[in-house]
Amino acid sequence: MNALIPERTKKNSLLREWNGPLTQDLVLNPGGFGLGKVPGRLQPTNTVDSVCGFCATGCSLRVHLKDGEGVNLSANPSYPVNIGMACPKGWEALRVLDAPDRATTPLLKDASGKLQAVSWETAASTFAAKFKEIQQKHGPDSLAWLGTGQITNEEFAFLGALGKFGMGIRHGDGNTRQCMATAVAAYKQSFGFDAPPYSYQDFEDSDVLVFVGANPCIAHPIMWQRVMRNPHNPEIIVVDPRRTETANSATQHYAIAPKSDLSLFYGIARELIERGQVKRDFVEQHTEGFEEFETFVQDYTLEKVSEESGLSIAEIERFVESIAAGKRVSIWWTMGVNQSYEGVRLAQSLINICLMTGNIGRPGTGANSITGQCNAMGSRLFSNTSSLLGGHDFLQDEHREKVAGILKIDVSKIPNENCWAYDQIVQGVEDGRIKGLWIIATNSAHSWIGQGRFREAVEKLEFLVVQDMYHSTETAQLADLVLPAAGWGEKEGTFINSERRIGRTRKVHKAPGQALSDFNIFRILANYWGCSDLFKDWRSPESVFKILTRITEGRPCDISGIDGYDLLVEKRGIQWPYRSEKMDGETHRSLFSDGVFYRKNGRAKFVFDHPKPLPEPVCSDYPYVLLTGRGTSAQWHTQTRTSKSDVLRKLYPKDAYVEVNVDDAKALGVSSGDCVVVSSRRGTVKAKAFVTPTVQAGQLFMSMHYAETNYLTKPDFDPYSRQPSYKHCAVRLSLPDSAAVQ
Ligand SMILES: Nc1nc2c(c(=O)[nH]1)N[C@H]1C(S)=C(S)[C@@H](COP(=O)(O)OP(=O)(O)OC[C@H]3O[C@@H](n4cnc5c(=O)[nH]c(N)nc54)[C@H](O)[C@@H]3O)O[C@H]1N2
Ligand SMILES: Nc1nc2c(c(=O)[nH]1)N[C@H]1C(S)=C(S)[C@@H](COP(=O)(O)OP(=O)(O)OC[C@H]3O[C@@H](n4cnc5c(=O)[nH]c(N)nc54)[C@H](O)[C@@H]3O)O[C@H]1N2
Ligand code: SF4
Ligand SMILES: [Mo]
Repeated sequence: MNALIPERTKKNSLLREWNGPLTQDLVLNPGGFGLGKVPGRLQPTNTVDSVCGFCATGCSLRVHLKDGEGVNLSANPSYPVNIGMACPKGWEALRVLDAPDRATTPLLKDASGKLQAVSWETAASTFAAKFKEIQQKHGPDSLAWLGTGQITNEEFAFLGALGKFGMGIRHGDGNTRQCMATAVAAYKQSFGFDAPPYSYQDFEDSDVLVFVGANPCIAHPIMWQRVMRNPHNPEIIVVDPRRTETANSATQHYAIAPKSDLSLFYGIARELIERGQVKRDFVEQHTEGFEEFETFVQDYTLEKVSEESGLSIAEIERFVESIAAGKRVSIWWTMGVNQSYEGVRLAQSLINICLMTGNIGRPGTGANSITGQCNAMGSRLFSNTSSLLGGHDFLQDEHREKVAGILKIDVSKIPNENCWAYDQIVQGVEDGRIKGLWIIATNSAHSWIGQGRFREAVEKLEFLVVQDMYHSTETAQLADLVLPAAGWGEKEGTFINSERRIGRTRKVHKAPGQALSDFNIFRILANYWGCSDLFKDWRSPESVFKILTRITEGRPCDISGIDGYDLLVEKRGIQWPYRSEKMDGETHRSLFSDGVFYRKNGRAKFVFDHPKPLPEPVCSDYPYVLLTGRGTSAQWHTQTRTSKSDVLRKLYPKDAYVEVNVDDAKALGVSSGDCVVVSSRRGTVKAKAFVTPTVQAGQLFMSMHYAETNYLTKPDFDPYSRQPSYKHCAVRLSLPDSAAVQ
């Protein structure tokens, strides 16, 4: 045991660093001027530019400092992403840091089951002792971690390398499985690499924009502002069962039957073929599998598709005509596509339409998956979970050897197999195979699908570690050990936004009490585990960033041309790939302008399959379809952060609510504000009714920001991406204390 405890001097120097003042380079910050860096001289300044830590838009916020502490902020006018705009969450980003429920010391469960404050020394040595004991007793499958899309690239890499190479934890995944896994799998199969091809300039260059299962007015408000700047009087088409804020602002809205999209887009492909809209040259030179696809879609006649989607033939024809008339058509999708039991094929049905009509690789075009969290893209490239660090493959010897060489570690430390996905990890916990679980920057006991089952499973764990900013989260409350983490604004590092732009996020606030950045938590755990030798060169976030840029060399996400953080500031963020100065002068870059994709033969592939039956169709007992998603632009996920701002709290409903169609409400005798009961086969919850024409009859909508919602959802998964199908299950609606069902 003693061998695990680092020498006193080493530890003391680490502690000094953790608890030390804000870094000097923050106060004397060349980046604070955004554009105006004077080479070779540090300029005193009282502002610093930092990429926002909520959504994947990646707005730059200009933080105003007093005595080195951020006291206020404004939206950066000179950043090519947000051009002086920010949404309520961004404006309030500093406010949520000072909250009474911030975790300020490590907490360890005592014999009576109560969490008690302990020192970092006790916390880290307990972590190492418990996890090692479990590993020795139950073997390599008995430990796992669940990470996030909200820590920095440098932290992702540290967690992934520490977990897999240092601690020998076989299974690690993240909340990005709930979010982006479908897009990743779809792009990999179709393009040969997980490569969202667009830049935000495409929002302004398109003449037809199609949004499928996406509500950017609420979820990506500043991207929506970019759409509003489009000077081409574009056709804006929204495909969503609900008449969302985005649908209301669109020129066409198709209120499709939930989960009928796949059939619709095959039908649209068929019609485009019928109307001679295929760009044969592009298809022949740059794609593979079109002939089979052409034959395949013949079944999807207008009549069939109309019946399945609930849209009239005239509506579908108008949709097709709009795509056919567009010169620069872009298709954008988010969770209404990804979070489905057949999300990968659906995403590919959108990719197929762009490929066959040549709407890719030109300004204003593209099959474009919008990312969710501030660094979901970073997790895709650097978390070392479903792919090996830096866009590599665990299954390829040469990839493992390359990464081992750069990290100066023995290649045998790098697994040669893929690990379990989130749902398989939860299943492992349920089966008793996984005994120790480490949850970092995600609130699984609220956000994971099918909460009843999840919570029962977690009870079986021998040791649960939760690393979070707040001790009050649903998940932290279940923990045996809580590690207090610094949050956005309290640490240095980089994020990658939705258009592949790497930007810098800055320390502008001192973390409370003994809370440490995740980066430093990983360092201390490496020390106590006894594997800090592997991380000798991982001294600071920037030193790790430089290692990561070298690892990406030669991959599609190659950023080996970025020599450090200064360049990111100077160029106002850099989109991957970035290999050489030849790209200088550009602020926006989309992919595939040469028509060359990342598959071995350089061609994109048409991938398709017939739609599958609904996992849980409505029936007389459960007659409503439950849709779930984002509620307001002022709420973030499980609300651990956004509920801490007085301003934001005024902008959203306090209690869980369920949106009910006007006719259904009338039939049930329910008015807005009434308490109602929503039940599925998995759980029963109470919510306030909100009667609205924006949901269709027979459908209900609940927002994910309230813990109630996931007691109802049903754990179904896409077979290729293993992403949960959050947006469909059968429920019933009743009045409280009424035995009668609807
Ligand atoms: N304010 C705010 N912004 C956020 C977040 C937040 O929590 N709050 N979270 C961020 C994250 S991580 C993500 S992933 C994104 C999510 O961003 P979005 O995906 O845009 O948001 P959602 O509301 O989850 O889902 C979008 C829409 O899918 C629709 N939908 C449901 N089922 C179907 C279907 O079968 N077909 C079609 N076509 N549509 C369907 C829903 O009605 C919903 O309007 O937002 C990001 N931005
Ligand atoms: N029904 C339903 N459920 C859904 C969805 C849906 O549409 N419908 N959407 C899914 C999607 S797309 C997503 S992305 C997930 C999101 O689900 P979660 O990831 O569970 O949501 P968050 O509230 O963002 O949780 C992040 C946690 O990390 C903590 N945290 C924040 N910053 C840091 C940091 O820097 N370090 C550390 N250590 N902790 C930090 C926060 O306090 C919070 O507890 O929810 C999914 N769940
Ligand atoms: S749109 Fe997203 S990145 Fe921009 S300020 Fe709002 S939450 Fe932050
Ligand atoms: Mo997400």
